[in-house]
Amino acid sequence: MPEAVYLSLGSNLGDRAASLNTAIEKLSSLGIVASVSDFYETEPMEVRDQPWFLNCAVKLETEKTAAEVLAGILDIESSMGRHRIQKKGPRTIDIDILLFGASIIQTESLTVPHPAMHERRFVLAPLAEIAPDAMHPALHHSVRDLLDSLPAGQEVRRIAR
Ligand code: PH2
Ligand code: MG
Ligand code: MG
Repeated sequence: MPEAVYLSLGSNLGDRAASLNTAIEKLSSLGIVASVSDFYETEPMEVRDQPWFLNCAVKLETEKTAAEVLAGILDIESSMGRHRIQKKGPRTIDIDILLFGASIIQTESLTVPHPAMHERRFVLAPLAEIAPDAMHPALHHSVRDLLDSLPAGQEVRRIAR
């Protein structure tokens, strides 16, 4: 049985929309890209002094393991010229695993659900568009409820894709 895997994509360097589109195309090497949210122009969080991001959420249906999906994502990021210079700093493309079915995964290289997903409007707003009823397997709240519980702030602007 394929797993439903939800990913967050972000870019804040170069042609951001082209980078998201290229990454989405490349993700089909890892499974079926079953849904893609609109793109959102989002205020940078955590490291605030950097360009605004374009973010979106993707549903991938795959028979691969989480470790295989992670390895595939890292390959896609490198193939698109991602250089890890500053943690949480500017990047051409970032692809994060948010949810991997109902799995809770804690290894050296991977934590799923993504440890910050429930605090980030730039993650939850696009995700709620394609998976409002998906459950966070540790917090036991739906994506819609997590989004509704966020404090105000963190500006996100939905734009057409
Ligand atoms: N990614 C980060 C840190 N801050 N802010 C926005 N708006 N979008 C991101 O994708 C993002 C961020 C670390 O991965
Ligand atoms: Mg990230
Ligand atoms: Mg990342």
